[in-house]
Amino acid sequence: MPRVLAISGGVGGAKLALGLSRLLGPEELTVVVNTGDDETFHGLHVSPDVDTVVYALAGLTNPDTGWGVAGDSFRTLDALGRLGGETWFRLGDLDLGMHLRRTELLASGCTLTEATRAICDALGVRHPVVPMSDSPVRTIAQTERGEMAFQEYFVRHACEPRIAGVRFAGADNAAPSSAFHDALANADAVVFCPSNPLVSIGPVLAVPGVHGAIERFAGPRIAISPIVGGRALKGPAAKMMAELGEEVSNAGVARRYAGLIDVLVLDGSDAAEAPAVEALGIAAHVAPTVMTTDADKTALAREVLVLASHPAPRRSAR
Ligand code: FO1
Repeated sequence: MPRVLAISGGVGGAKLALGLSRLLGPEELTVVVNTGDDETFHGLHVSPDVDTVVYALAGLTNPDTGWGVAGDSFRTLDALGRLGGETWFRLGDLDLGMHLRRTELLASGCTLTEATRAICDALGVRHPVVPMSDSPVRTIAQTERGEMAFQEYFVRHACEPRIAGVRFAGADNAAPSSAFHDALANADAVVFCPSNPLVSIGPVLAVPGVHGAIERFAGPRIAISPIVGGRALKGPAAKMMAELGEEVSNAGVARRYAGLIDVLVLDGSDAAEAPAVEALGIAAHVAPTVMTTDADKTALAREVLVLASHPAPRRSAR
């Protein structure tokens, strides 16, 4: 099997990561995760996308939300609210254990990579889940109401303010985590999970050296489109693309990944968009991309692995 480097954001990416983990061994799959969404809440370091992937691989995900822990409760947050604390970011009682442990490990001198590894070991997650960087990078939404940290935009304001752009504070001074660096050097294929290209994959690509390394990557580079039928499968990707004046379509996604991918996987319902993608010099592969069940996740992972094993020829735009 090819050694795969999967780049993931939260919920959508975690679904494909789970599918890939069912077909690849821990030496064959590294999941590199966006940390631009990280935030400090109540003094705790919360790393939502890392946790979403970890919980998925540990079989703990809340099936209703795709993030957080199945069966969680919010008694601590309720108590915090009664004491005048902020409760708009819903940290569950069980989930709080994760943030307490991570914060404790970081305070003891661990890097985010080491803290994540310790947590994965404790939860029996054998596939490496790797933060994109051990340096802080924070996604900032530049909105009509001013700049706001990503979770404030995403959760507190429910993505309502119009955005004019996003920036990744700290990215210029960050470096890829060494596990990310090694995985890039050793992988046979790079897979962009069906995550938001702007705010989930964007921060990963903003880490110095990553964009260039993927541009030069010799093996197959595959992205799964998060846009189906002109809408995002989850989250604000479509709204953000539209507000930034980008085409909300598979071709729009392909344009975002220009120079970085050889193949874009689009859903069967969007097969008619394949020629527009191919006109950009990117091969279009049509397959079911909507992952509802675990069988859907494994089936999409299987499609991806076929592509990862048979390099697409490099093409140039027509
Ligand atoms: N998403 C929400 O929409 N509302 C929440 O209150 C919320 C809390 C939360 C707590 C822990 C965690 O790991 C994720 C959480 N998320 C919540 C999801 C998170 O905001 C997003 O999934 C990502 O940051 C975007 O990928």
